[in-house]
Amino acid sequence: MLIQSMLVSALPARHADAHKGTFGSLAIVGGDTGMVGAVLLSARAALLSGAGRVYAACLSNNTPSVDILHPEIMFRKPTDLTNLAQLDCVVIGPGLGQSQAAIELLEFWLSQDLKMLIDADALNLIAKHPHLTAICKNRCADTVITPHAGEAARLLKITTEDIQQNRTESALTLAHNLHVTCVLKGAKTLVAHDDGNYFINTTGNVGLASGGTGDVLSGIIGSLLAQGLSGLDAAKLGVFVHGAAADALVAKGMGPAGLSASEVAIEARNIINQL
Ligand code: NPW
Ligand code: AMP
Ligand code: MG
Repeated sequence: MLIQSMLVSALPARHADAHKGTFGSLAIVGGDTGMVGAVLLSARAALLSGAGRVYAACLSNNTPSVDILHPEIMFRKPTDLTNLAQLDCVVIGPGLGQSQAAIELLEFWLSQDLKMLIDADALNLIAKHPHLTAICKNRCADTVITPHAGEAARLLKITTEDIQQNRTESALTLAHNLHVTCVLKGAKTLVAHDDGNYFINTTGNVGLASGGTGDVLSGIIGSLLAQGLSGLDAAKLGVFVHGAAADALVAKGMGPAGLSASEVAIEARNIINQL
């Protein structure tokens, strides 16, 4: 199977003498007041998808210092994180909000020569602030964006209906304009590359239509980026794994009604280890 061979060849081998550094380090940046859960979901998904080290940085003043369910995740203040030389990837956006602090953090991370996944409010900020769009276009490191139709509409300054009626063209335009790999989410998620190629994902189901599943996807793709996959490979494999996890859960009777984002993150681990 194409996806399987891609995974085997692109992911780092789990040799007996490997150590956590072999499997990459990433940070998830977001989590303003009321949306800390978005960072937790993303960070947990990154961990369960095989990253060696996962950091979480939340903007909210009311942030836990540890995730009791996953104490493996290391919490940092967003401003302290900027000293971490060992990061392989940054995921920015889940629950980030639109504050001045969020703008400054996004500006900082966009300017680093580091793989990036840009989601949610970070995309809304790029849509609103032309100087952030310009920095994004000039990046050299692999960059993946993961808009849903509403976020894509804000980026292209058209309506959500326009996006849904022209999904392929919208995803390709975003990939080209921002010089990124664009994952246009929704039923039949599209992965568009800035070279004009695109792929349509075949996994996933309506059970994913609930809050937090996009945050989980950002953690899965970020984890694959940190483990060494290119933006395009991480995006293709990430959406496949995320959708396949939802399909496996529905097959077990755990959805579509009531399927939770947390369960998708846990099932993603099974999918990855079975591939
Ligand atoms: P409507 O009205 O529903 O039909 P927003 P968000 C549209 C964080 N979260 N197809 C939608 O349309 C996120 O990370 C935190 C078509 C509406 O107009 C973000 O930072 C959680 N339309 C922040 O919340 C869990 C679609 O887009 C608009 C569409 C806001 O993110 C939840 C809504 O989008 C959440 O992840 C589709 N497939 N999808 C937590 N636990 O902390 C969406 N739309 O305004 O960007 O709001 O996606 O909830
Ligand atoms: P977000 O809107 O950012 O929380 O992301 C939602 C996630 O669930 C994305 O990965 C979507 O592709 C997925 N999703 C939402 N609705 C559906 C659907 N009807 N069928 C398949 N996947 C969906
Ligand atoms: Mg989202």
